[in-house]
Amino acid sequence: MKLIYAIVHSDDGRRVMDELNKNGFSVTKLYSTGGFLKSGNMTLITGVEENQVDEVISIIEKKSKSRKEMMNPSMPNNGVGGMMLSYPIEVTVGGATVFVVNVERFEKV
Ligand code: 2BA
Repeated sequence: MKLIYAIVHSDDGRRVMDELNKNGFSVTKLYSTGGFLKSGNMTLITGVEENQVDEVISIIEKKSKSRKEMMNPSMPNNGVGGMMLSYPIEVTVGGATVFVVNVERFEKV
């Protein structure tokens, strides 16, 4: 058995989850935060048999869009001490970041 973690954009999370459910896969949704953008995303967890992994990833891929987002990192100003300047930068986020890990044991008790 495998556990698939898919980190998706918050706007895509619902659609990905619905499509997985429609195709018979159980999903758990966690609200998560990206360390770089510090904005909310969603982590979907699905436990499946090894031969179902590719199907799940292709559903995630189909329902997740890649986007460009702007962020404003604060940069130290070399001129006046202690002042910070902001330079907005564009970052491409997603579609989805997917991890597949082995499950040692699975029980429903
Ligand atoms: P964030 O950490 O908020 O990253 C958002 C996007 O910012 C990333 O998109 C990437 O394009 C860019 N980025 C991240 N760290 C960067 C850095 N140190 N320098 C420059 N640009 C950087 P994605 O790669 O599509 O990642 C989307 C979200 O997936 C991430 O949100 C994070 O929550 C998660 N993620 C991605 N790779 C991961 C990994 N190796 N381990 C754990 N979580 C990961």
